Amino acid sequence: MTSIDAKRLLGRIRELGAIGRDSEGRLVRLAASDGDKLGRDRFVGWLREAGLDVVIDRLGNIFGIWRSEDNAGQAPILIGSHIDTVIDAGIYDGCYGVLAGLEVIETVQASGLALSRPLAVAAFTNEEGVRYSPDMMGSLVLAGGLSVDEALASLGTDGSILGQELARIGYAGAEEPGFLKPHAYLELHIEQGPVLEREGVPIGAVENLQGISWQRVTIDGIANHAGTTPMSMRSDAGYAAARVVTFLHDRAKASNTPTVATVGTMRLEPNAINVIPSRAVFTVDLRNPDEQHLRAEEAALAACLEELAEIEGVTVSVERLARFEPVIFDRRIVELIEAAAKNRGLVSKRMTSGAGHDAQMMARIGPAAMIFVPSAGGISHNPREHTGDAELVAGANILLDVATQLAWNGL
Ligand code: HGY
Ligand code: MN
Ligand code: MN
Repeated sequence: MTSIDAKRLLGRIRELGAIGRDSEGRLVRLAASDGDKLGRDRFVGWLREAGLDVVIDRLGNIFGIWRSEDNAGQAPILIGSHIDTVIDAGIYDGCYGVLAGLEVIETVQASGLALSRPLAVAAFTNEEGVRYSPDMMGSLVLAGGLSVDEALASLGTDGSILGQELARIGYAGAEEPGFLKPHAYLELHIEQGPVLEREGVPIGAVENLQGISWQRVTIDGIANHAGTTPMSMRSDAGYAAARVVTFLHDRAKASNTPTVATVGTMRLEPNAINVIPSRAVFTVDLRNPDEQHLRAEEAALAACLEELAEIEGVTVSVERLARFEPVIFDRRIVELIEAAAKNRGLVSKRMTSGAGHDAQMMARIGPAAMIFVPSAGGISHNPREHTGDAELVAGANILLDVATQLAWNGL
């Protein structure tokens, strides 16, 4: 049974993980930033060293394609994920899946296996959505969920424009997103949650992915003197924002559905110790595997904001940043993942993805599914993110087995 080159894969994960560190040593490769460029350049270097056909599309999605003479006309099996990161990220989120995809191709190349379909690996632009919304942007455009021009015109949290930044870092490609239509899509990713580790299961066969709702809320009150203004006469935007944070957290905790709610960013104006905040701008991340329940959470937030406006004498405006319905992955591929795990003597477990992934976009245009490996302590989006070497290698071998199966027999 062929297996991947563990040393090569683990070495590349660590090498890429050292690229894009800021002055405090934090891993920060936000989409289309200088750090992202450095990571992209290293990845493209590896693709070229592997002799792959490297294609960059207009949104900066990077593809490495391996065709042989007799399979060149067939739709490829595409393995993808992302190499952009959040702020102060771990080294595995996204990068593991992209580098494992390259590892699978190089392993098949070296084995001399003749496949009836090409293999391709992709690193999608702006999966994280930290600098430009929405997240999973590169794969969303490829899946036809957002126009290229709209995406390129995205305004970043730092006032930059995505298209200009991609051109600046040399990744504004020529190909139209969607130039490559995969026969099937696979994504290997760390779970970023506690389930696999807690249950001692090495492989997750991901059968669905929860719905995601991102909104930016602006609450406008009245700046006033912190010392002279009686409490009954305040329109305190900061207090109103804090009420929303508490409302969302308490409601999600008390919910009998697996709702999760996060206020991850907040800005107060004028942000002075002795001025009652005139404005609060914050983001809300709501998720639930069931579309109706997710809508109910959004409605509850809207009602909370309306009531607050009334009681606190503030005005509220809401901007939608991202909205993705829950996704069901392809059962046949999920079964291939389970069979591959069994074949290697590994236990697997069907599960839901709590995080968003490019696979949820790729599932719009063809059969797609994901493989998870455990996250130590369930921690992710944190430099303490960790997965053991043996678990990383096991996941990559399952990816190898499923990708070659699909490339041989198709679906
Ligand atoms: O937000 C997410 O779930 C993903 O990390 N972009
Ligand atoms: Mn990810
Ligand atoms: Mn992430």
